[in-house]
Amino acid sequence: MTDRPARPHLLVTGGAGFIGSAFVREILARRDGSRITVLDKLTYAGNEANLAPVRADPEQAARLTFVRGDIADTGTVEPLVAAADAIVNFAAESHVDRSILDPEAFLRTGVVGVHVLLDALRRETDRVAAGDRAAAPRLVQVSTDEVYGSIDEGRAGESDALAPRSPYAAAKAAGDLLARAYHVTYGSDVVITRGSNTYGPYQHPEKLIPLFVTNAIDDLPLPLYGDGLQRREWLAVNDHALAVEHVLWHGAAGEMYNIPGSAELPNREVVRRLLARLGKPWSLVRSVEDRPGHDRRYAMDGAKLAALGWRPRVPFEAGLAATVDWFVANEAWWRAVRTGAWEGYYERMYDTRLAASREA
Ligand code: NAD
Ligand code: TDX
Repeated sequence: MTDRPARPHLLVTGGAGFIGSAFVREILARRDGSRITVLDKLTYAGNEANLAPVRADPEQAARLTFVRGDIADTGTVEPLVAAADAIVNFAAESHVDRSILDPEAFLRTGVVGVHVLLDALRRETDRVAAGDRAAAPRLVQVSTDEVYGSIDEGRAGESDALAPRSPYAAAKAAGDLLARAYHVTYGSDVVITRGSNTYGPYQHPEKLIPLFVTNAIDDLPLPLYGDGLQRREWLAVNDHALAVEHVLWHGAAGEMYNIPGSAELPNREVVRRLLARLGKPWSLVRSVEDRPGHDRRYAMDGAKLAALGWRPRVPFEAGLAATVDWFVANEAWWRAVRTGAWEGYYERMYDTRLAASREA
């Protein structure tokens, strides 16, 4: 637990991305006086349009400050951490396929960036010891189920060994280990969340659900990796954001909390359901060459977070329907994202695969 100031000032890194922006929109829409500073590098995945609902509302906009910058840049990070009551780190390179094509940015943000944030936090802890500040801020490190590796049977618990299998997952695991080490060594107030596969509005179309929904709207082929029987647990983005906030105020320092999804499904079933919602045929689906080292299944035990009083609110059926409908209603948002550098990425990822694809 950490004391929640009446009107907290949060530093949200990666707040222009998919989950970070949902967190920002959710908190500011409550109009409880909370203030948020977003620090975001605006990589290809960061998008200020994700914060448009906040900007369109003068009362909310007045409580948001946006800083474009890198969490690996000490000069940018230190004053922002010094001014915050708490920090929530969503910033990361987040796409497994891109980490296979080009891992370096994953390490820079996931390892060096997390280290810079933790060092700034350590300075604030030292200031408290020196009597320069009343309470040190807490940092929530937002992590992922992928750090446990592929789980053939059962469910991963927070004390299980880490066994990441992609450069993305390895960088995230390194961030978790650093955060934990700063807590043990310097007494920094750090908590870690490990969320499962998240879906919802404003998700970048490189990920399974938005890629397949937007391709299907345009009657383009849907590239299903391998046999499509890989299993994921699906978590609605607002549930993920609220779970992170719950851990921020109620979690115990130095602890890790799994955030499982509300449904475990094979990819084929997710695709069948999204096509049904769109009224599009299965014949769009093509079986393509698999992702190298593709994790077969993720599954986590959520008892520790449930004991802290958190429950997911959105059943997958309702969440998926709302997400599909959002993409149908917000073509301008995703068509703008699927331009420019997107085209080169798509070609590199899918052209050869689709040319050799089979019926799924
Ligand atoms: P995203 O790719 O949509 O957003 C990441 C954001 O971080 C972007 O706005 C990007 O511009 C910013 N960013 C990247 N590098 C940065 C840097 N060096 N400095 C500052 N900003 C930087 O990702 P997401 O899906 O919203 O994921 C957010 C976090 O949640 C990540 O840490 C990810 O590992 C974790 N996570 C995601 C999922 C999921 O299914 N999407 C599941 C579990 C955990
Ligand atoms: O074109 C595709 N075809 C396909 O079959 C894509 C993009 C994905 N897939 C499969 C791979 C996975 O089994 O769909 C599943 C989901 O893939 P992604 O959306 O890329 O997510 P995943 O690799 O499972 O990782 C996600 O969940 C954990 C997020 O991207 C991570 O940021 C998070 O940590």
